Amino acid sequence: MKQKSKLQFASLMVLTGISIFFITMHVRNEPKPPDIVSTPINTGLPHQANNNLDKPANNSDLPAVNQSSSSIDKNDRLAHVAPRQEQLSKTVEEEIEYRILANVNDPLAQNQWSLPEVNAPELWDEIDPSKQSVVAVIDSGFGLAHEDLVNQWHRNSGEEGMTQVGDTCWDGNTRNKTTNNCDDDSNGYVDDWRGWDFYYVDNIPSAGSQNQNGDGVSHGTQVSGLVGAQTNNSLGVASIGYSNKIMPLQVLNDDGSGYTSDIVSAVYYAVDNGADVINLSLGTAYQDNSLKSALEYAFNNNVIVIAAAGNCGQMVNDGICNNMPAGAITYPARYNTVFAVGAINQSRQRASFSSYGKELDIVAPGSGTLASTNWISSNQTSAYSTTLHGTSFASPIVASMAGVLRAENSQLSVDAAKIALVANSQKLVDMNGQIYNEHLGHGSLDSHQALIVARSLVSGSAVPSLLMPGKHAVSVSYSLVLDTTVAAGCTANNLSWCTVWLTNAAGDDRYLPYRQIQSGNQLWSWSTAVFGQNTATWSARAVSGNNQSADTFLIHKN
Ligand SMILES: [Ca+2]
Ligand SMILES: [Ca+2]
Ligand SMILES: [Ca+2]
Ligand SMILES: [Ca+2]
Repeated sequence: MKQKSKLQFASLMVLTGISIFFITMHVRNEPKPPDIVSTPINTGLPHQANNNLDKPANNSDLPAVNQSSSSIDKNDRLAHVAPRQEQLSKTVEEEIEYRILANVNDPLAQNQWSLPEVNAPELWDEIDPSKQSVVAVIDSGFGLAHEDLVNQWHRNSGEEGMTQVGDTCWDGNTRNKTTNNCDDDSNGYVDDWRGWDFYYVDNIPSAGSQNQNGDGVSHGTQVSGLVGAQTNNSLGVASIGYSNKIMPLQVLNDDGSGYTSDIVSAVYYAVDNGADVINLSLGTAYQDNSLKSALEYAFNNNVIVIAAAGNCGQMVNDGICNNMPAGAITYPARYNTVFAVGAINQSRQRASFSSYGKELDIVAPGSGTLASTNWISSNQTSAYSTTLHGTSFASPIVASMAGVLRAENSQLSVDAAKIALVANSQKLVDMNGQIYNEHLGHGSLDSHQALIVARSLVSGSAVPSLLMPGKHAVSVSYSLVLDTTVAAGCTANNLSWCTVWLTNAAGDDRYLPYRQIQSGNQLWSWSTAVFGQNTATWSARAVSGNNQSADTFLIHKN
């Protein structure tokens, strides 16, 4: 058997013109843990859960759900209008501060370029606008009345319409469920007919309720416009996934900061109330077990989570980057249940501020003349931003496409959806012919290709076989001194789509581009440079949609 494996391997080498590894049965050292800061926190963070949160008690926005709320503190309101949020908050071990990932330090004036960059026009030619999905935007407050967003908010049907006999909240009178101060759908939130404000604990997740000039006051509105601004309406801007419904979940204050318990509660809310995708354009330097668990809950419930990779590409003393290794990807993007999205500029290079590292999955436009909906105190319904800088704005572009993909094919697992979204990205010049690069991930989002791949995987993709020598039983070892070109292949039905997924014990993922099978199989060759410079064992498997090969093949980089 072993002899045969060697022969197969040799013939694969010849086919693809490739070099030098050994066949070995030896299992190498476990990969090193990522080189991250996970220490406790200075400068007063984290705050203790359920103590006096650093949030103002006064809020003009509150009376819709609680007429007397202006003088009571957050914990009282939690119990009264958001028992589910209160329950979740109590499970949080420590409060870590999160901040928006906008970047205002890299101003470039360029033409609007994000839509053609991701091939949105080609996508729009093919999508069916009647297919919709729900993208939860977990962010600062929103311009709820903005002309290009007002029709795009997801509404909770369980809190709309009039009460009638037999309803949970029937009190003998017909009442409007949006304002009856009662939790009509028994989801633990009172009158949450259009998202929720976890920061101030009310049902109006609106921008500007506390500080109309705060640093984060426009952020949620800008992100939302990229996720799903109304398109073809003769107003404002267009968005990639214009059929997406946006679930507005406020967790950051107008100054752009917020805490673990609110973000965790918002993630559970999104998963339990119908979101297909979650966008997190926020980050911190610190590992956060409560949020990590919430994101695993999302993953296990088939919700795609997209996050900004962080703005630490250049060292900035912002309380985030200076508490991490140079360039590091921030949390939550750093968790392996989450897609980490970096930013490119109009020159199709990594934006100087964009974080990089082995957790990076994909890049999208995030710097320059990016038009989106905006909120300013003097114009809350028809303002537009012209220039945006930050991975905060790259993430929602990918989240928007994830919404389209889910609308097209709700059956794909999160892993399968990720591969369809990421694997066929446009390979950029700075990637030097590689399929992956720690500064640019798998390349720049190609929304049209992602759609084609996802569609092809809709119905009953066949289980593919991995075309590697020895498959499960045999592994390959090589030195990291010299990167090596590797061959891999996939055997499946003709015209089905297949790729190879490479993953290591740390949860890092690399994907070869999806290709259509011709003549029974498909072969790729790629360089082990994509594995970076860390010692690790990577396993390869063939993938077609939700189906994976029974065979895996181990590659040890020493
Ligand atoms: Ca409710
Ligand atoms: Ca109600
Ligand atoms: Ca509010
Ligand atoms: Ca528009």
